[in-house]
Amino acid sequence: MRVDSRMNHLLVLLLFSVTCSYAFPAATKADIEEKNIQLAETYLKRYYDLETDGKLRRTNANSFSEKIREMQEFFGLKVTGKLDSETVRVMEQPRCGVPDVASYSITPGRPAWDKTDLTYRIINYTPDMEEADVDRAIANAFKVWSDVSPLKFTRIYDGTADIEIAFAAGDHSDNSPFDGPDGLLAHAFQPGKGIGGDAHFDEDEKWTKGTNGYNLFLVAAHEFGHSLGLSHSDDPGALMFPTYSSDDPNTFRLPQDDINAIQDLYGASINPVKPTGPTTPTICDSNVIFDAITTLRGEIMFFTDRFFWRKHPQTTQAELNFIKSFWPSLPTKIEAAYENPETDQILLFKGSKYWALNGYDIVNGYPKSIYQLGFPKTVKKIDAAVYIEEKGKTYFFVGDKYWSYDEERKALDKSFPREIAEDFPGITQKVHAVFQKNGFLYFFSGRWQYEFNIASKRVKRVMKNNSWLGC
Ligand SMILES: [Ca+2]
Ligand SMILES: [Ca+2]
Ligand SMILES: [Ca+2]
Ligand SMILES: [Zn+2]
Ligand SMILES: [Zn+2]
Repeated sequence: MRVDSRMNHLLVLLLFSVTCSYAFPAATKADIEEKNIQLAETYLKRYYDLETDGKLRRTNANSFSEKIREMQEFFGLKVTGKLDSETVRVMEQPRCGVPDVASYSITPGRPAWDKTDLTYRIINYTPDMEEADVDRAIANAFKVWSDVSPLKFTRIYDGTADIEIAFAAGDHSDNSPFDGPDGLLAHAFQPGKGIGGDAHFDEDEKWTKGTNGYNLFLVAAHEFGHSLGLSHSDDPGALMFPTYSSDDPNTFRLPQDDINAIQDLYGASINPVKPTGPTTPTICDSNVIFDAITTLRGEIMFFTDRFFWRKHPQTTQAELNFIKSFWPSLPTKIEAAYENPETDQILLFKGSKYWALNGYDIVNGYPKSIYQLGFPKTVKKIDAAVYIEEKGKTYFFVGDKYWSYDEERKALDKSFPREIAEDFPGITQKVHAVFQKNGFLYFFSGRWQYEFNIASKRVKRVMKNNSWLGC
């Protein structure tokens, strides 16, 4: 009997360790939780002014959870005060070392230079890049700000400059040590004498002029915002948002939020043409047009330009996210999207390319070409896509026609394309986006959406396109 129970115990243990190692290859659940709490503690101390005595979780659980709420609010996450997976995901993102003090972009006390002609000096170089490329990245990063304000930047080669630029690793004697690869990328000091205005870049990062590593131009442009007196913005589209996003450095335009902030401090540009930049959509703005919409494990994702809204069925508020901060290698302006619940993937289309996503990962081997799906070369892009679970088919909408793709056979069905208006009576406008929910297809066209009953093949009602976002 004793032996039996020990055997049972052993068996249970074995089973447990099998399930465990399946779910968490390298660590147990408790290890991961502990790791996350430590990550959060470091993060909140560094960026949210959390005070600890080393025993914080036992003695001061309230202020810990209060700081988590503050951070969740800043990032537009669901405010739970708990260390949920979304919060951990954001905390793991590479970012700037300057704290997130307030939800507006001017540093409290409005520190600013009392002159518009500023000097900068590059104190040392990173071995990661050619010196000429560092020079160019830095000059272009200053140009981002001088283009939209009365500020002028002149490079000097010796003596003391207002803004001194240096690469350093680990502790570099300014009381704000760097942390090795990733995590904290750089920091800069607000305007002032001495170290004021200076910008430091973590030499433990791989700096690049392209996208393989951290782009020096993008990080420098952000840091110089601090050098000029800006703090972090909670606008996920702003340059002054705290996390790194791998925007295309060649097509970068300073967002309007940052233009407003720098002009608030230094006044408008003397350029007769008023500079403007991309704006971040606000919820319920009737001018927002959705590029693509898909369900995802019960949520709905609405793509527009560089962003997507994410609507959980249980919450009334939708969450705005920057596409690049979830999937850095995805393009913006997605054209079509659908969820395949059988494979638990979402598929995103742009031009002749498409990507498969599994949660936060882009599936290996993507992007692929839509011609591999069987489309003729006359199809240049997909306008909208939706998976019809009952049929195991995906419909692709292109112009005034649609195609049916058999997910099991992995081929387009014969006798397609067909006219949209013929098979979906009432859908006569161009389809910008479509998704399925509870037996209805929701066709989006410009500012409107058409609720189409699949069984009765009828448009039941026409609604404003943003009704799902609580508008
Ligand atoms: Ca300085
Ligand atoms: Ca680092
Ligand atoms: Ca579309
Ligand atoms: Zn910053
Ligand atoms: Zn430093």
